[in-house]
Amino acid sequence: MTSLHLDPVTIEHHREPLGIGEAAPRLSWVARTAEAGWRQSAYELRVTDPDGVTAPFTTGRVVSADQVLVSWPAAPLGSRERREVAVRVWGPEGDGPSAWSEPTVVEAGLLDPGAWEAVMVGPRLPEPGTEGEPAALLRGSVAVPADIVRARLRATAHGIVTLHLNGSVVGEDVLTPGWTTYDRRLRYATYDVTDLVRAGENVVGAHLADGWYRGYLGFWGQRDVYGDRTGVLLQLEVDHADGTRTIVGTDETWRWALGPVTRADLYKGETHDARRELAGWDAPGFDASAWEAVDAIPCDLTRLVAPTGPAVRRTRIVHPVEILTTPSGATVVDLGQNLVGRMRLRFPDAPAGTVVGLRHAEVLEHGELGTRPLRAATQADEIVLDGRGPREWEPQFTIHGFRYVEVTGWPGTLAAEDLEAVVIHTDMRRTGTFACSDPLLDRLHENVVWSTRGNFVDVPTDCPQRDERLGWTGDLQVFAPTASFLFDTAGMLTGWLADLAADQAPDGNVPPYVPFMGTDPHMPPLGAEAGWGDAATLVPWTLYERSGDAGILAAQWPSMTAWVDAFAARAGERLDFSSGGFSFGDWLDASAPDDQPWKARVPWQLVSTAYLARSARVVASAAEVLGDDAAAARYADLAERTGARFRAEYLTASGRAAYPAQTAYALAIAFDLLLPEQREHAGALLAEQVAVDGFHIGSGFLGTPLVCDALADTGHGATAWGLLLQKACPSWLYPVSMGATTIWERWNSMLEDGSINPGGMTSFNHYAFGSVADFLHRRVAGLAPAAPGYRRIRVAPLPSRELDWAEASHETPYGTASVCWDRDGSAIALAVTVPPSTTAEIVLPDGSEPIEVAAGEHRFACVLPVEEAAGRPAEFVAD
Ligand code: RAM
Repeated sequence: MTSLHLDPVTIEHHREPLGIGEAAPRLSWVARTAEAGWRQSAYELRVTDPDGVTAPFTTGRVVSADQVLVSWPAAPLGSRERREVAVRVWGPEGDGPSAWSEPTVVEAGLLDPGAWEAVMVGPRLPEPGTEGEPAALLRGSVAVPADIVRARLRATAHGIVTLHLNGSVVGEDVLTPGWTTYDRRLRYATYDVTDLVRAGENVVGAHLADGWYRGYLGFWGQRDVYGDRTGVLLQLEVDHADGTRTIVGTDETWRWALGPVTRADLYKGETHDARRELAGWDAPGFDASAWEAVDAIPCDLTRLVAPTGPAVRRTRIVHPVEILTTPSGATVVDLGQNLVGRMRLRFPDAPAGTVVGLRHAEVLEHGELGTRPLRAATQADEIVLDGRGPREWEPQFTIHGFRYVEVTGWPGTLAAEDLEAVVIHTDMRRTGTFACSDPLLDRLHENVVWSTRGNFVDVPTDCPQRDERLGWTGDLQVFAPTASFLFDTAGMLTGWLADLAADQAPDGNVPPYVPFMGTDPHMPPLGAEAGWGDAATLVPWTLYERSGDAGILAAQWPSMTAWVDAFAARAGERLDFSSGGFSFGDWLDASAPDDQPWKARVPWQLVSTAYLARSARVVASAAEVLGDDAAAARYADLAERTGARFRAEYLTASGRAAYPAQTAYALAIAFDLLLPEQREHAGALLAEQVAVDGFHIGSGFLGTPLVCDALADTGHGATAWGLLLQKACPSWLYPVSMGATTIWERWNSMLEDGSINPGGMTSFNHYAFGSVADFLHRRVAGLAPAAPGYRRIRVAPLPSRELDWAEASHETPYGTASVCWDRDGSAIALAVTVPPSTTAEIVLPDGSEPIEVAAGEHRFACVLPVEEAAGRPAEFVAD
């Protein structure tokens, strides 16, 4: 087994398994080998104590093919306990063992609230203003005895905090501790601070701002959503060579003062007055006698949870492409990319009191900064310089969605080297790629990737710029498959699903966004919302399919069933939602008036019936996975009855939709609501409908993600291509042809004449309509999971005459899978990489019988059938 390499064992869905919340974390490993047909036949796990206190443990040779999320084999971890984990494996003929993997160190956090000795403390801030409150500096001085072996700093906050220790910033996370359903789940972070701590006096500092806890949140001007007092809870834990441990945390000896950040708000921006900086405030030797005593802040420690996924971090730098002077004479920096993060500036020497201002926007309108779509989120930063020479500055408690930055008050002439954008999001591992020969489709895909980055900032949000930025459940529901291909989302979304469950109403209803912050007084009363509430069932199912983690289904089971029960209750006895009311329905249908996004081509009851059937079916499948036969039967029956109701209410016997619209057919086909004899006809009618619609989008948030699949699955791939390649509005490529670098909320967020859509709800960074990328991955390139965790892969590419090649790759739980097709005339060459321990079903586009293959590199060739070879359908007018 010399050609086999084992990656280090991974722990649950953690990128860095330090301070984890699982006492018995599950283990996964990837074997890398080019050996054809390789699959694991057995493994051995070794769990050792790096400190040598506990005896080593090994499973011995376990005859098993399992290598994804394998149960923790040793004694459960206690709080702060560390282990080293390694694995070795045997191949298909029992050959082996391989060499051991490099060990992974896993360390538990505080698994019991009683392990916290700190108390939360907070400043007494001045009365709130309107553009954000000052951030506070808090400091505590602690004595640490000598012979330090290791040190950990654990922290959380009511607000957001930057941590300091002995003059250094701790870790690389930003916006700590992120946003959770704070009143039930408050996340804490753990940092290795062994290199920063020292024997003797240590100073721990916390720079604390309002963040989601106390700042502006939501679209009706709310603030203080979780409370009006910010606070920080942190604990320094130092292990000594003699086995003793020093634990010191925030307590009433801490002191606080206002510092240089005179205003900090996620939506509104930040002001930094450099003249107010307090050099050395976070290190020993600073005189804090004039600082005020902190107050103890009530904090229920039973809410504390460890992270399940990566933290929010700075992930890349984007440099300006141009510095413009607008018609009105303003200086505007163009970054060439709509992104989420903030600017970092490098100032020359300038007189004290020089004020430099930044305003951020996603687009220019008639050459000037287009800030109207931001509504109340002013996204304005400011620094007041202190005259003490050149310096660098980046705000730390705010985040903006922008491509353009207007700069005022710059001392001298602004040059591109003076500033750069810092991109910020949840630091998920990138797992998926797609590329093809069509530059516009490529750019569409790149726009989807950027909208994922911009909207996965701890919470999966609808948009990152205006006064909203909420975890709208429907948006993620449709986008989760795409996001989970592009990035390893399982850790982050497991946490978000726990928030969803925590936020569920006692009757099982799911709020329209999570974390939920109450009902907007301006919105019509919402009942169980089709497509939005279904995030409770469909997101766990997507994560199960993509990551192979059945534990997510087990954890979400009460939430999933409660949602379907609540949804069925709204449907009523007849399962037809006849009690009425309002629902988002097929939101933002291309034909809906700008100010009435719910006015779709199909009634919301149709959408609701289809979604109820789909969710009930998924819950029945989840019950099967979890071995609950009674629940499986109950929900399968609900799915059947709801499907029958859908057919009775919304279809003719032949499969023609009562409301002829792309969404009606797409839901029926994609959710498998048709009788076998209706399916072919419905597929043909969908293709006809798309042609009638001029190969334009004719659907909204819920229908759009399904249309291409419904066409391809009923043999109308060429029509799907017609939709995909359409450039006139509404279409996926219209924004691209208008220069978009992210996915827009509306098909026409920017009108053809360069003016911004007049609707009060217009975002240029909204991933929902980007969910078509899942089709690009699964069908255009042809790389889809056929069994949970891609243990089996389905390769069914859909080549087109319009493209010369397409390729996709995905880092599956078993290793890298890839598909690449090349077209030469009508001849298609296909190259497929099937990861070790998996199999694949290859469905060639020539309609021949599927081919089964095992792990390894495979090549196939075929000739396109006549329909595809003919290229676009006759009616297709792309330009
Ligand atoms: C708006 C946004 C969001 C959507 C809700 C219903 O706030 O378009 O994406 O989910 O409406």
